[in-house]
Amino acid sequence: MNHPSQRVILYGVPFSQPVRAVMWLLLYKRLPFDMVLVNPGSKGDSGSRNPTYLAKNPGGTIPTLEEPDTGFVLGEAHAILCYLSNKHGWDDVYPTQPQLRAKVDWYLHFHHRNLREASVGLVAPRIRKDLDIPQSTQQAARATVTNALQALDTGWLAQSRYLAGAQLTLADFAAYVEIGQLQSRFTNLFDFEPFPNVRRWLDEMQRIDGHDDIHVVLEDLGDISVAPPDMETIKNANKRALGVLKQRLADLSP
Ligand SMILES: N[C@@H](CCC(=O)N[C@@H](CS)C(=O)NCC(=O)O)C(=O)O
Repeated sequence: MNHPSQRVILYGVPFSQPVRAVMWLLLYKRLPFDMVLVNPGSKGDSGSRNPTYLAKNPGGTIPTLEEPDTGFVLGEAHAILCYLSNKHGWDDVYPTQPQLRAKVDWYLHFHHRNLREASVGLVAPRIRKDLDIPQSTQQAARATVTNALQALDTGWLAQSRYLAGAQLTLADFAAYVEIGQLQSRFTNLFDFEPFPNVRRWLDEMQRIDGHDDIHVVLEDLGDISVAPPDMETIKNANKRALGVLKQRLADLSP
C-alpha cells in the first residue's frame, strides 16, 4: 500500500509541458503522487525562483520530484521519467535492451533544442506577454519546430508506430506534451497538414490512458491563436486541471 507520506511529490503546474510529461507517466503507470503547486518563474512563496524551491532545484524550473521517504530530489523532466522507470522497472516504456533504450534516449536528447522550442517560441509568446519575446525569436522557433517535425515525419514516425519503435516509450510522452498542445483542438498554433505520419501518431497518442486527464488545462484554455488568454482564464484552467487530477489520484488510491 502507498501511504500518503511515502508518495512521491511532484512540484509544478499542469500547464507546464515537462510537468505534464511526468504527470502522464505517473497516471499511465497508476502510481499515486502528491502534486505541490509551484508557479514557474515567480519569486513569490510558491514560485520556482523562490529560495526555498531553489534549494531543491537550483535551476529554478519545474518539474521537480521529491521522495519524502528517502529525501531524494530530482529535477529535469527527462531525468525524472528515466529515474521513475528505472526505479519501478517500467521496462515497457524504458526498455532495458541497450539499443532500444538508446533510441529512447536519442529522442529525449534531441527534444531539447528542437520540439521544446514549440513552447518557448510558439506558446509562451501568447501566454506570457510580459516576457516580450522578440518576433525574430518566435520565427526562429517556428522554423526549428517545422524542421524537427519534418525529421519526425520522414524519419522516426515513417519507420515505426511510435517514436522509438513499435512500443510506446518515454520518448512519446516527452514529445507529445510539446507537439500535441499545438493541435487545433487545443491552442491551434500549428498546421499539421504537411505531416501525415505525425498526424497519425498524434491520433494514437490521444488514445493513451491519462491523455485526457492531463490535458484538461489546455482544453479549458482553448484556441489561443487569435486572442491570448487573460491571467484569470489561465489561473482557472490550472485550478480545474488540479481538481481533475486530485479526483483521478483519489481513484488510484487503494
Ligand atoms: N529542461 C527542463 C525545462 C523545464 C522548464 O523550462 N520549465 C519551465 C516551465 S514549462 C519553468 O520552470 N520556467 C520557469 C523559469 O525558468 O523561471 C525540464 O525538462 O524539466
